Amino acid sequence: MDKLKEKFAAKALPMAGEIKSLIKEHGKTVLGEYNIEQVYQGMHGMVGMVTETSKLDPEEGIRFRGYTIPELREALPKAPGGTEPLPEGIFYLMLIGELPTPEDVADVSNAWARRSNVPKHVLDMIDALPLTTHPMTIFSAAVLALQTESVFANAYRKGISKKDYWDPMYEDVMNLIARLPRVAAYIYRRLYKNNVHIEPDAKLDWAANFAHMLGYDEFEVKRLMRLYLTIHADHEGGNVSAHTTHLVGSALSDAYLSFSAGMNGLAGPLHGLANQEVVRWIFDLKEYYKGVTPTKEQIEEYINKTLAEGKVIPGYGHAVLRKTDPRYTAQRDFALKYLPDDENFKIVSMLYEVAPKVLGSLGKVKNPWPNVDAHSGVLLIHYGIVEYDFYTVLFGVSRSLGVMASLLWDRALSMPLERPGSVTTEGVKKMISDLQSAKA
Ligand code: CMX
Repeated sequence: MDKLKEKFAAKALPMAGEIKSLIKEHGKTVLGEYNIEQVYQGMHGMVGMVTETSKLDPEEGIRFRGYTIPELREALPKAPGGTEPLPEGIFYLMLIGELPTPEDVADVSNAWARRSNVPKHVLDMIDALPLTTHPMTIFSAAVLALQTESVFANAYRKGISKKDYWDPMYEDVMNLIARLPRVAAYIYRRLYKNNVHIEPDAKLDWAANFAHMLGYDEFEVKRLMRLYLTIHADHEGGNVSAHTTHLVGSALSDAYLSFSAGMNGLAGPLHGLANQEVVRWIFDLKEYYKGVTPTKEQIEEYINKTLAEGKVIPGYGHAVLRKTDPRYTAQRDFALKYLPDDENFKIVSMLYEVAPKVLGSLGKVKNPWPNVDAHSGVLLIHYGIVEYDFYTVLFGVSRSLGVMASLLWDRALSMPLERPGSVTTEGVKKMISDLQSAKA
């Protein structure tokens, strides 16, 4: 058995009992109130689920098990000679709730290398799709094709006690995460590199091996990939990809079915696809000004043009955050250190000076500050990964760490089928008039 599996069982299983008692003793304690606006407008701010892996504060940003991104860039183990955390470490932290040692991280790395084989039928399925298919569609379909390998689905079919669900789920979660870099790299090489594929190198860590299979063996790309895959991993439970994975998993759908569903949500332009849209927007901006680096005034003019066309400025705004996203700041730090003179980085920096002012002046945008997606693309372009339609797949590979850790916790804590209630507008109107009559 993996050491990680033993540690997880020791942590999570006693907590299931604690939660049962907590619900028994305090189940009727009121946590909050909600209003009609929230019911109609995306349930923003309504607390409706438990997520152990991370917590998002509107002002401060994300904390993974209590640690901020700057703290984790210091504290998580790194590759020999590396400066950025290994994503294996953030997965360990989210799953176990404690900072890992370098040995813990090496164990996770080795477990993923051992579990990373992708069956041929999945690669054949990828090959069967038209080259014009969006990479996120191929990615989600490939994850579904991997479902043939689900240990949980197989155990459930044979008959398994509820109390043991977490065990095959652990196997699925680890196998799925282990396989994703190979699946994603296969999609990339097929679409953009003449279908010439690169075999994995089991000696490399998860992120470095991913960069290697994509075709980028430079240490700079491996360094960026480790940061990228760490900071995109989780953003508490209510974002579309995490919530969808959790919701689908609540029907006891296995890890593959749940993750594929989550990825379909990540593929939306208001969520993960925004990283692709940001780069498209910047390229359109440059083309509009005839390929010359635009000035701040021109950027402002182009923002106003985008808004006048009834479109959003991609990479800006957030449903929860009310300040600059610390994931943006981490990438800005990286750029200032390693690519300060990059032309696209300069545009992103000018946009940071101009866009919040313009969006703020509209009076309706609750958060005029940049989110994670405003920055990620220009870093990738700098190192030659220019195929921006692929960027959301990179986000998805990283997001697997958070949503899969959460799904495993869901099974260990026996989280039930999720089934919120709904109202009709007729019902809402009746409630309002009943309240008004009661007051009169
Ligand atoms: N550009 C233009 N208008 C924006 C805007 C932006 N970047 N962000 C918000 N607004 C508008 C909304 O469209 C809405 O307009 P209407 O009232 O006319 O419908 C109004 O401001 C209020 O919206 P909000 O409450 O501030 O924002 P929401 O919580 O509804 O939406 C988000 C959040 C992210 C969808 C929105 O800010 C947006 O569309 N941003 C651009 C897309 C983006 O970057 N998405 C990635 C988010 C991070 C991620 O999940 O990866």
